[in-house]
Amino acid sequence: TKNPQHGRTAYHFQPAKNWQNDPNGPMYHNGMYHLFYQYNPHGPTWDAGKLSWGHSVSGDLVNWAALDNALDPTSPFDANGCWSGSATVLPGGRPAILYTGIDADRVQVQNVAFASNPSDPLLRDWHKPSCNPVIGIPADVTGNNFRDPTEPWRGSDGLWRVAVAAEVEGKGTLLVYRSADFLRWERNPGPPLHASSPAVPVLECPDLFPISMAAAAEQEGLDALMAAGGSSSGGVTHVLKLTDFAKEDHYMVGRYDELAGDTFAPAEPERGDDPGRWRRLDHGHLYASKSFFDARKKRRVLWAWVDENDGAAEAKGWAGIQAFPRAMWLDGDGKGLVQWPVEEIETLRRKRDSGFGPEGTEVGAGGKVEIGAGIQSSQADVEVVFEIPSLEEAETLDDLEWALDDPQRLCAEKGAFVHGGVGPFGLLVLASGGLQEHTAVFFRVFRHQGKYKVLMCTDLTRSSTKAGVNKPCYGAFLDVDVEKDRSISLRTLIDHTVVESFGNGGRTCMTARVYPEHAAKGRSRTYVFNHGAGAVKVSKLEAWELAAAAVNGAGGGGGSV
Ligand code: DQQ
Repeated sequence: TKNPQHGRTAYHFQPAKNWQNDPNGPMYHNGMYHLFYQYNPHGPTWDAGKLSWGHSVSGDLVNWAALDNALDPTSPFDANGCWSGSATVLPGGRPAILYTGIDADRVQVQNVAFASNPSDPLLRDWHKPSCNPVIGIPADVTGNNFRDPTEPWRGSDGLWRVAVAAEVEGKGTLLVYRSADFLRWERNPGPPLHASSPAVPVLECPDLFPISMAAAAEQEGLDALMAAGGSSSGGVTHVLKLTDFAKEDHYMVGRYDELAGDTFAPAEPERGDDPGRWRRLDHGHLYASKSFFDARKKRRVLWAWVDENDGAAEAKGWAGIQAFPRAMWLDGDGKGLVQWPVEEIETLRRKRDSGFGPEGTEVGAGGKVEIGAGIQSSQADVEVVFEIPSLEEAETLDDLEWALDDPQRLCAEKGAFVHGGVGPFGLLVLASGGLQEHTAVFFRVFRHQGKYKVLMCTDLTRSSTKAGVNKPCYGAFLDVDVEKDRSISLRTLIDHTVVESFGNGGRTCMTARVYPEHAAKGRSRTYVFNHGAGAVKVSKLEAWELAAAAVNGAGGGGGSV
């Protein structure tokens, strides 16, 4: 029997039922946040030919009301699916969508749709003009891979630009098109915005956006339109985010140059043109992200699809959530992005329980302390800072050279219960009383050629006793000078089947889906643990129970707040 409640989340975005994947066309317009998303209204699995654009609105990015689908596959130019794309507001205030249609011959083309009534605060109705498709598939595009238009931006010449992912000669390429009227688009005859090595035939859901270089302090975002005149200059640089086919999201900071023919020069050319070697947006399970400029709070906000890992869509009648929206800004090094849950999450905070005194607590070697015993910890926001009194005992990586390129395997080999020198220490979340089930989010400090390297892991191997669940280990090295700082911060959002972690102030993110079985029968627990040889001090700890948000009229996870 179907159990639509099973595994549902309490404050992550999901439709009331059925399948969802990529976030599409997020925007803030007339006081309202809009999120569109890839949606199969007919069932809980991805069905290429049936995808619509689901549509929800929110006043605060936390509580959402579901509206009718914005786009359904009803026209010759999208009869086999309305795939991903972007939204923008045209001068004069008319919102427009550019999206990929799978046409009646199953060819990928780009279409436009306009809000029928721009003064409707909910933008309920969308009109597809009959001149669609506005961009047909070019002759040199192979593999029928031509999709996912970025949010359009306007150059100093007044022309609109959009980048579309295309397979050209077997290479994942971004083609730029220009238009004066948003209806007739012409391909830039010059070199593409990006061409990957042939290893990546198609790059999905590209995202190109300006970002303030002063933002490290101010955390301020920039509108694509504000970059009119376009190019990186002064205090503005750009970020190009690419989704490598069926794998993960990567990004590179760089110089976008309109006057040099719409080109992008990476800030870290040494990483090469294969985005698989660029910086990773999230080291866990997250895909097809898309950001937008939130004019209300002057920040850039990231949405991203987080797929299921339990192969149980049919039984549940639904699949797919969105990561909690994240504010995103440039790190002080000018190369990395910092991501942090939008502050509105705090409106859900109900009860706080740290269990620790104000001066913090020492967790000795082999120690394990329960935290948040007084809150419902399957729906929580936990922030913790670990202080490391001594690095003396750090294990060496010198004989494990492979590990530098494979932090994920290092996490798998040196799990939360493999005792170490400095660490592993961290959190056990969604844990059953006897720890038969738990998800471990933890750190381990290594010494490598006289320097220190900090590993962050999310280990799912014991997250669920259920059969058929994919339970990997995620891992990454933090960009931190632990010798100087002597402390490591972690924030983890827990939401029934989600463990979304922000290490080192949001510089390293790791999202996981887990399916604990104990939660249906009893309480989930959270522990701070330390399986290192020396003590660590927990100098800050906040564990907040979060209320269920109103999400698309569906009952929140467990619904038991
Ligand atoms: N999902 C969409 C495509 C996109 C892919 C189809 C990425 O437009 O390339 O549902 O997940």
